[in-house]
Parts: sequence; structure tokens; C-alpha cells
Amino acid sequence: PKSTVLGYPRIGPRRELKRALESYWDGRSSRAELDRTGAELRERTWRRLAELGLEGLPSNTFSLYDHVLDTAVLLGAVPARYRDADDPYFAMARGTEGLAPLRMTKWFDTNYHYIVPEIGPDTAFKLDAAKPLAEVREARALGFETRPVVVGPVTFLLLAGALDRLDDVLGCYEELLSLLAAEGVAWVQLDEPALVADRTGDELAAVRSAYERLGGLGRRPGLFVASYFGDLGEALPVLAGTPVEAIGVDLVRGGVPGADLTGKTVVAGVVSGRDVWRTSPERALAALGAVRASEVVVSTSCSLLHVPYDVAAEPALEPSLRDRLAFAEQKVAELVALSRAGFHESPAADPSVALPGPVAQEERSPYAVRAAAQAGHLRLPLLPTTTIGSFPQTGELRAARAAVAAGTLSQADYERRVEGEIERAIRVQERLGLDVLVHGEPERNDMVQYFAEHLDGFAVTANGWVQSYGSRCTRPPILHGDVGRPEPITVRWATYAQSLTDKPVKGMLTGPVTIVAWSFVRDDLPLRDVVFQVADAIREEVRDLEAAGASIIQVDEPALRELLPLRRGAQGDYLEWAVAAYRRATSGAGDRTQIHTHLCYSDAGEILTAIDGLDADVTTIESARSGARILGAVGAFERGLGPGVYDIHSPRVPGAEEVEDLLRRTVRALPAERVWVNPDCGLKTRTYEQVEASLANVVAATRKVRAELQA
Ligand code: THG
Ligand code: ZN
Repeated sequence: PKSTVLGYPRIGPRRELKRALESYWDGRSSRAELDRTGAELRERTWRRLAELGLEGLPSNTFSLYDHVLDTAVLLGAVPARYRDADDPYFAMARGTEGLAPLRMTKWFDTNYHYIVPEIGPDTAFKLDAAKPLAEVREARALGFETRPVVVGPVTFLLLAGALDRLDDVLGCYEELLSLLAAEGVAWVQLDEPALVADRTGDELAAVRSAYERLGGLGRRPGLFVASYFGDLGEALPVLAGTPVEAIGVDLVRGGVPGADLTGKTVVAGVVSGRDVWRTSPERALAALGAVRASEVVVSTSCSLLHVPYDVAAEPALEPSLRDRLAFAEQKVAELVALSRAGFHESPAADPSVALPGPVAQEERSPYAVRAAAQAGHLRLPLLPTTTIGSFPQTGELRAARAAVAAGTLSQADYERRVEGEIERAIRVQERLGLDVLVHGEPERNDMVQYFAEHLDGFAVTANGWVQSYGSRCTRPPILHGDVGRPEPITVRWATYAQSLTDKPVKGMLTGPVTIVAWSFVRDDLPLRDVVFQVADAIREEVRDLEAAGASIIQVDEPALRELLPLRRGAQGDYLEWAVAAYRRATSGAGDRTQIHTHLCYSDAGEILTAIDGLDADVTTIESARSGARILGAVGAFERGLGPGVYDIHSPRVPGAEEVEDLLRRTVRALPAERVWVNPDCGLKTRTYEQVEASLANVVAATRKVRAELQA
């Protein structure tokens, strides 16, 4: 069979695109320089894929920010208010002085974020095919024929909540297909991951009519509709009944189609794009052999966007672990080997497994009892103000961490700098008049990576960057063995921070679901068991923080929503064990210790019952960025709640009146005694200047509304 990939990483093996973007945004380089970096990265990707022997090369998988935003631009869905900006594309992605950016949210169940297209009844779609055409021509000039990849019409509109505009966008897709055909393009890939979630009859009918219409076009490239992140289920016979020539199926997360697909090409995703483990050739070959179709193409289960570039860039990894790993380059080599069916080596055996012990779940007292104990002890004002946890990560601090790794800065000198940063953050918060302080997390490169570095069972990479959004990346740790906590992790910094102030300083931990969601995890154990192992490690840390005097401990679960299965049938079971894991991590705390949690992303409304089930005393949640939509749903929430009062994802400083307005709306939706005031999320991506200006307005607004309430 032939081989292909559904997409490839684009940030650059050494994050070249990140550097180029940030330099352009800061005015340190020109647009031409940015575009040159983009062209170099595309060229290098095509050359490398071809060199490795891959046959079907994709194009238009590159993006300067996000492929969903690219699709919005392709279809002319640029809201009017951005059109006059210096750079409308980056204005939509990041906002400008006067304009908030478009909303951003998670791409299905991944840690990648896309820009949510804004489509209303008046959006006038108009094709602008410059980008896919330019990439096809650019590749051709280098000697490569490529298959442009575009988000498909159904997924695009479902993500925008505007499936009723299907007829209108299909006109643009038709025009695109004609242009690509005229360009001599043989295949186009339309990504329809939305089809692996439960779809209504109307939505399936939309799929049918969309692909009948596109398939019926006279002159067009071959149509390859790619699904991924799960099983197509009922959407498979629907697609199979349309004239599309090729269907992509995820055979890692989904099953081999039972149906006979003779007449179609099946692009069989047998190499996982979601993990870093080598593919079992037996399993892959068995799956490939079971597909009944006119042609089978060997492929990845989804785009390789979600894995790092190259294991060869990780010389420090333990050889026995390294031998079990495949990043994007290795996965491409696997595909080529599978397509030549000369793939005989088996991956090394997984290490032995220790199952988590029985649940030693002492439950905490009912909320009312805890709340009384905490109120007497903490003595906080009405509408207490706080922040989510992280303060700006300065360049000096990152450089200092790099210097420790390079051996040019001693651990003791580094720790003194971290203490200096903690002191700076505490003094800033005291000066601003916040009620509950944080130490600012200067010792953490990342809220998951940091814990992985201090827990047994995890490995961390040196260059294993994966794009999270725009220029921002993470290095997901690799959870490969049994998890354990050899010694306290955060107690030293928490104790130091508390020694500097009389205000309460929150102990700050990452929850078990999030640690697992943002890592690559072993696949020989059920996810639930892996999460419970992590929960037990966090539970030990909670106990130690409490013993060291912390009166408030925050255990964040921003990824609780992210791991929610895409199919409703599997969601209840997941939420049950995810909530149980959180309670296992936190229920060792006494009644007087206030447990906080933080969740990101606007779709929290859907899982409010589960959030309630976490039983945290205070929950801070993203709200401002999603226009405070959450307020309509939180009335039944019975414990402390801090719906964010401003969006931290953009450099914009919120005005005090804007915050007052949101606070007034909040205290109408919730009893004021239970309302907390905080930003939407952590502040690590902002500058101190922005943070101080924003928080000063937040505190001023809170004082005003507090006075109104007390009057
Ligand atoms: N950590 C991890 N995943 C995440 C977040 C996180 N996913 C969701 C959300 N937060 C994504 N947000 C960010 C915000 C900032 C950065 C990454 C993801 C970021 N990264 C640094 C960069 O790209 O320069 C690198 C950080 C590092 O040194 O590890 O700023 O917080 N895991
Ligand atoms: Zn957050």
C-alpha cells in the first residue's frame, strides 16, 4: 500500500516558527523575514518526508497561527471589525490595542487550541484561496506534488456553531475544488473530525448533502475526507454513500470498519498521532489486512501536529525508554516500513505494573461545616480577590533555568533567584491590595512538566515541543512507569512565600487529571488507573503542604473538560472516575483548609455537575473571555465561585468599569457571599506591567462593588 500522513508539526524542530513569530510581533523583524521562516519550514518538511520515503505529501498543513483560522480566512469569514487592522489575521488571533481577539478553545480532546470562527447570519463568504494555492505551487517548484489539507465544511461550521450556513460555504468549497483542479492538483484532504462525535440526524443529512454536492462537481480533485480522534460510527455509511473517493479512519481509537468499502480508498490510520509509542507492527498489519476496500493507504491516525519532531533530539533519555519511542519522524519511518510490509521488529515489552491500592477515601465534612471553619480562620472580606497562580515568567528566569541545565549556574544561585522572584510577586500583590496571594510559580517551567520532573515514573524531554496555540508550546512529559513521589515538591517554595506576608498564600498544585491529560501516558494500563496513581502522589503533597501551615491549597484541573470522551455514551463513566481521582487527591485535607480549584475553557457549562462533584471549597473558572456565558448556568452551584473578570490571553488591560460591570452581573447570578474575584487564568504569559495595571483595576472595581453591596 501507499503511505501518507494527515499532517505534520509546523512549529519547527527547534521552534523556529515560535521565534520568528514572537520577533515579528515585537517589531524586531519584518513580515518578509517571518514568511521566509515559514517557507524554510515547509521546504524542510516536504524534503524530509520525501527522503524518509513517504509517498503522499500533504500541503497547507503549515499555519502561522492556526489551521481553523486559516480556513476562516479561506472562506472570507473575517468579521468586519478586524478588516482595517494592520494585520487582520493576527488581529483575530491575538487582538490589538482596541480589539479583543476571537475566542479560542480546545481542538476536540487535545491540548491544541483553535480560534473559534465567528459566523453570523450576515457573514458573507467569499473564497480567498491564496494560501493553499501558494503552498501547492511552492511545493511543486521544489519538485513535490502535494495534497492540500483544508478543514471540511461540516466540521468548520459545527465548530463555529453555524451549520445552517452550509449551502453558502459549499459555494466556496466548490470554487476551491475547481481552482485546485485547474492547478493540476490530484487530491484534496477535507478534515472532518467532528464526525467522530455523536451527530444528530440533521447533521448526518448535512454531511450527506455536502459531499454529494462536492462530489457531483464536474472538474475536481479526488476527494479524501479524513476523520480522526475516534470512530466514525453512523457517519461512515453516510460518507460511503457519497461520491467521495477516499475516507480516512482512525484505527487506533476506532475499529476497523465492518462495512465493505469496495469502490473507495480507505486511508487507514494505524500509526497513532496522539502518543509517542512505537507502533506494534503485528497490530497495524492485522488492522490493515482487515480493511475491505479497493485500495488501502497506510497513514497516521490524525495529524502528527500533536507529537514532537524527533527522538534523535533526545540523547539524554534512558536508552530502554528511547527504544520504545516514536516521534513524528520515527512515525513516518514506521508508515513507510508498513507500506513496504517489511516491519518485523516488535517494540520492547512494557515494564511491570503496580495497580493503585484500594481507595483510602476519608471524605471531608459537608461544605457548610468546612465553610464555617474556614471563615473563622481566614477572615476574608466580601468578594475576596485573588489570582489563579502563575505570575509573569521573565526571560531572566528562563535563561537561569537554561543555565542550570547547561551547568553554568549553580542550583543554589538559581534558588536565590527564584526566591527573589517570589518576593517580587508577593510585594506586588500586597501593594495592589489582593486578599489571597500566590507565590507566582517562578520555579515552574510549566504546571505539568514541573511535577513530572519531580515524580517517579515520568521522563521529560529536552526538545519535545508540541504546539499548544500560536507560538506557545509545551513539552508533554512521558509517563512510562509507576508514579511515585519520592519527596515533597512544592513545600519549600510555599513555606518561603508564606514567610514573607501575613496574608494567606495559596499552596499550588496541579490535579491528577490534568497531569495525565498534558502528558503522553503509558498505554498498557487503563487511563483511570494511571490517573489514580498520580492522585495518590498529589494527595501526599496536599498533606505535606497542610502540615507545613498552608491554610488554602489550590489543586487545578484545567484539563477536566479536555479528556471528556467525544461520544456521550462514554462521558458518564469518565466523569465519575475523574471526579473520584480529584477527591482522592484532595480529601486528605482537614476542614479548616480551604481547597480551591481552577478550570479553563468556556465549555465548563457542560460539565458543571462534575465540577460541583469535585467538592472544592472555591472554584475559579474562565468566564470573561466567553462573555460571561457561564453565569447563566452557575445558579445551582453551592460553594465558592470565581468567574474570571478579565481575559488574560490578550495583552489588553481591562478597564475598571468593565470589571465592575461583570462583577455586578456576577452578584446578580450568585449570592455575593460566595463570589470570588479573579482573572480568567494564570498570568505567566503576560508582562508585569500588564498584570499590575489589570489587577489594580480589578481591585478598584471590587472595592467599589463591595461598598455598594455593604451600603
Ligand atoms: N501547560 C500545559 N498545557 C497547557 C497549559 C499549560 N495547555 C492549556 C494551556 N495551558 C495552554 N497555554 C499555554 C500557555 C503558555 C505556554 C504554553 C501553553 C507557554 N509555553 C512556553 C513557550 O511556548 O514559550 C514554554 C514553557 C516551558 O518552558 O515549558 O508559555 O500551562 N502543559
Ligand atoms: Zn486557566
